[in-house]
Amino acid sequence: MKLLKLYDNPRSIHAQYARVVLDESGAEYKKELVELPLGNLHPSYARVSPVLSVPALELVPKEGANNNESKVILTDSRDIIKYCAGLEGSGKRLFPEEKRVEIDEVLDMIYSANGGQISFQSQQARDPLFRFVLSHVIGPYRTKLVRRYVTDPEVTNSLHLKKVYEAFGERSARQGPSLEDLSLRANKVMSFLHGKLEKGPWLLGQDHTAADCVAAIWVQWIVWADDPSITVTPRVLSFLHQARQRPAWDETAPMWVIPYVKTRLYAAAALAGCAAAGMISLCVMRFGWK
Ligand SMILES: N[C@@H](CCC(=O)N[C@@H](CS)C(=O)NCC(=O)O)C(=O)O
Repeated sequence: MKLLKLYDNPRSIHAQYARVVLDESGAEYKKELVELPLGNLHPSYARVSPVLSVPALELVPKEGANNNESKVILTDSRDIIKYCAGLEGSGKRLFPEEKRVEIDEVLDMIYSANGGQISFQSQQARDPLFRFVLSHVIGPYRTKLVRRYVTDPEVTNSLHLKKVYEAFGERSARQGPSLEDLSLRANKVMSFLHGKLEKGPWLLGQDHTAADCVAAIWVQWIVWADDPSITVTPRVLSFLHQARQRPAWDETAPMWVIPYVKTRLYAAAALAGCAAAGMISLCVMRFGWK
């Protein structure tokens, strides 16, 4: 037996994938919050996860366990999901032996179109303030932060940490897929899910499996994205509705990220606007209007 610690963020789609499968399999685990989009870049997290992304699952052997066992860290949600397949109890129910190939097929499809990226890019394309803040404020600030950490003596003296930041730099320099490409992929996944649900009520038939857990989160993000170029069929919508009734859904509590980010963005913009108006009024009162 191992003690499980999930490095988590409630608003990360990949953490939600991991969490919903962990919760459905009845695993006991502790959560540690990693703030996004900056907290994951901190050297303390780089020591935990060399890919600097969320989620990560730490598996710690229980006291008294075989001394040869050491701590393991899974840094990809798909590995965390796979790990759940081996868990006692509900783990087996979620990953029936005879359905493993089909479950993998569904997961391959879901992971071929990043639901989080689709939501963010779609919102960026439609909302100028959102676009401005992400590309001109948060993006450059993250780059600056990574540059600062790289030159930090603690990081430069550690080969491991240096490698982590170099790898992150390479990853961020890579151009991601365009929104058109993402929505094409999303439509492909949607029609795949629609076809799978033909026999229903779940993707693989009568039994609810890990494939349903992950696919439902993905569909939820696409519904939230409300992108007119992506078609969500009524059959897929009723699958989502059904998945939302499961107790693990409330526990996983997928929170809609965009309104959360937007509320803060608009509040900050309104504050900045008020401060600017206040400064102008003070100047006019002090120096007059000429
Ligand atoms: N392949 C990874 C991707 C994880 C991922 O992209 N997580 C996002 C949050 S949903 C993240 O941590 N982004 C932070 C960053 O890239 O700096 C997985 O499946 O776990």
